[in-house]
Amino acid sequence: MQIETSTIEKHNQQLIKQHNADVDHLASRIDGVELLISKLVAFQIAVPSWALGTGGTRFGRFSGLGEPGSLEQKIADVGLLHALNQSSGAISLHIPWDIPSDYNKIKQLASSHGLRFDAVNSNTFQDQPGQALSYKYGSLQHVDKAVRKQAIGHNIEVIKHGEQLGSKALTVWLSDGSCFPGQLNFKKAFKNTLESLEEIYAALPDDWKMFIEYKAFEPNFYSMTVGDWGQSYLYASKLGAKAKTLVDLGHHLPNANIEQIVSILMMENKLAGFHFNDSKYGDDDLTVGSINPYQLFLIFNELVAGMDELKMDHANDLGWMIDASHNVKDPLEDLIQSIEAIMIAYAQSLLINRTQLEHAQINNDVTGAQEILQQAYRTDVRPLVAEARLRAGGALNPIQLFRQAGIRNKLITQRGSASKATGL
Ligand code: PSV
Ligand code: MN
Repeated sequence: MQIETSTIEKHNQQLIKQHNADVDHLASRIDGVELLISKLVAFQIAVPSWALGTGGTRFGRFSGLGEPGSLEQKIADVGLLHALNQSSGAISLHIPWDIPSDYNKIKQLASSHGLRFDAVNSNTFQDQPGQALSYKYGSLQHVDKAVRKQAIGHNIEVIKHGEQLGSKALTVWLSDGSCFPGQLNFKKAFKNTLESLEEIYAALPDDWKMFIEYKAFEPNFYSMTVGDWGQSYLYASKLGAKAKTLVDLGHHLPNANIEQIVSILMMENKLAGFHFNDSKYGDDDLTVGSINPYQLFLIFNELVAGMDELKMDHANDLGWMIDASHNVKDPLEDLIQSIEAIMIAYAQSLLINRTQLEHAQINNDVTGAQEILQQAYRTDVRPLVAEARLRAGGALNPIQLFRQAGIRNKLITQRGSASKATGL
């Protein structure tokens, strides 16, 4: 289904008076508010195809209703999100879950919703029906060269699908590692993985990047062959300029200082981009900003500082994506909340007075530095985020409109209650 422009306009009319008053109030206190709003309008966050259905845990999955049962329906869901918030103008596909049967048709469908194709993701963490060799003991790291070859071939095939769609990056996340001490020779696993990645890297088109995602644990519980940013950085620097480190917020051990990781990776021009989510314990895949919004703000503080130093385009020079899973919430409502949280953190980080912060730092004014950061963090920027949506043609309050317009019920009527999304 598509949401009519007139429905969005009607919704906006109901809220416009209060909204204008809130924006005027903020604009009178913020220098350069127009520039800030234009940056928010440009900023787009990709939605992964696997976040549109209900996730689950290894204990069970409680299906949602009206889930998208095909790639076309997943694109329609992201199109709905984008119509509501005008900030999710891209979709990221996971192969083989999302292999298009007709590239041109899929491309046309996506562009009719104003969407482009973000990074394509390979999958060597599951065995597929009919697959010759198993990934039970790893893929690119495997002791058996034949398994490594199969996994390399899969990644190259993913690049080919992505080329047809206009993607510009391959994200490689490996579940490779070991579950018990002694199971794996760490150095051989690293070298095998590097050799395999080299073959995939050689198949990258000139204008593509390879994003190497790390994860501290799970599904392997003793060691992961790309377990932290150091290992990812090592692979990326050995591979070459097109390979960069991808940070997924849920892939760290508790209390890791992710903002510091981001800052150093940017200094080395090795940050690929982000998979946003939130977590309390591990790879919880919770709604962005639902547990630790201050950490998200501190990460954006480093991102904006780093991008400005390198004169990068905030919207396009790094990969921005959500990577979440929804056990109990409506996936579309959850995604609306996640995107809003990212936009809020980005807007707050644009408010930081960098001259004052630098001054506080060189004078060891610790209290002053905290005041400057928290002055920005404690500013309620939601009206500015809403104003950016309004100017781009979106809804002032996307969740409210999603509910008022009965979008989920309409999807259930169209798709039935038993449709099940492929993916996690
Ligand atoms: C792994 O936990 C991960 O974060 C990787 O990005 C995968 O591609 C994605 O989730 C879906 O499995
Ligand atoms: Mn991820």
